[in-house]
Order: sequence, then C-alpha cells, then structure tokens
Amino acid sequence: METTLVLLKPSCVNRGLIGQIINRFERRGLQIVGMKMMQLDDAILRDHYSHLVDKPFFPSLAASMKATPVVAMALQGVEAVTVVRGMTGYTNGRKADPGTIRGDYSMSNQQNIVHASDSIDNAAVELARFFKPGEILNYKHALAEYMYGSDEI
Ligand code: IDP
Ligand code: MG
Repeated sequence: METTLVLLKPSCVNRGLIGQIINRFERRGLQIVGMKMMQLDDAILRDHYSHLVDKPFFPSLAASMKATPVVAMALQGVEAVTVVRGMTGYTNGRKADPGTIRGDYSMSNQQNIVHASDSIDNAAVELARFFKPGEILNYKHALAEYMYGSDEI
C-alpha cells in the first residue's frame, strides 16, 4: 500500500468542486486516510514549491494557493502515487487528457484544481508537511477484498 498527498486547490474550493473531486477518488477505490481544510501561508508554499520559488510566476502561484483554504487529503491504495498522478493529468489543464481531473475541469496552467505527489519519496515528505502525527488514520477498508485480488494486497 502507498499513501499520497492530494491538495484540492483554491481553484477547486472556489468553484464548488470539492465534492465532485473527492467523489472521483472514492469511486476509483482510493481510501481517504486523512483530510482537513487548511489556510496555506508563504512559508509552507516556499517549501512545497521549492522547485519553483525562482520562477517568475511564483508570486502569482503563491497568491493563487492562498486565495482560500485548501483541502489536504491523504489517499491510500496499491500504487496510489502513480494512480492519483494519472487521475490528475498533465499540469496545464488545456493540454491534459479528457478523463483526467485537470482535463475535465481546468483551462489553466496554474488554476489546475489539484496537487498530487509525483513520487513515493515526495509523497512521504509532503504528507509530513501537511499532516501532523496522528492526523493520518489507518483503518480497515470494509470492501478491500472486492477492490483488489487477494495477491495484490
Ligand atoms: P504539477 O502540479 O503537475 O506537479 P509542477 O511543475 O510541480 O506541476 O508545478 C506546480 C504547480 O505550479 C502547478 O500545478 C501549477 O499550479 C503551477 N505552475 C507550474 N508551471 C506553471 C507556469 O508555467 N505558470 C503558472 N503556474 C505554473
Ligand atoms: Mg509537482
């Protein structure tokens, strides 16, 4: 099992899409093991987007991520990092494939609805950044045996 971080960005919150996006993850069979709303600040955004702090669009990106609280989610499943990244789609919503979240809900390179961790290592770092110890809750998924073959879990 892997656990990955998803952020429902202000572009999702403001457009009233929280429920629709959470529904996609539940429908796929990902287990929600952590979820909360939080208001991001510059310090956490500089860490979270450390690979982008020197880009000219960073101030605009940071402002967009502070526009409303975000919903932080920890999602668990077999190969959850790759599965969720695939569901998220290409960064630029205009280029993202239909059927992905960004390809279905976004026309923007920046206001692209969701963040998803891009590797197992980054998922661990990002989950620790957004969730305190004890906020990720492991519990038995009642239907796990119907969602996976017995040799997959
Ligand atoms: P990702 O979210 O698909 O992993 P990253 O390259 O890690 O893409 O960029 C993080 C976020 O920064 C993107 O989701 C998007 O909101 C924003 N971003 C990336 N590139 C640009 C850009 O060229 N202009 C404006 N915003 C950008
Ligand atoms: Mg990224």
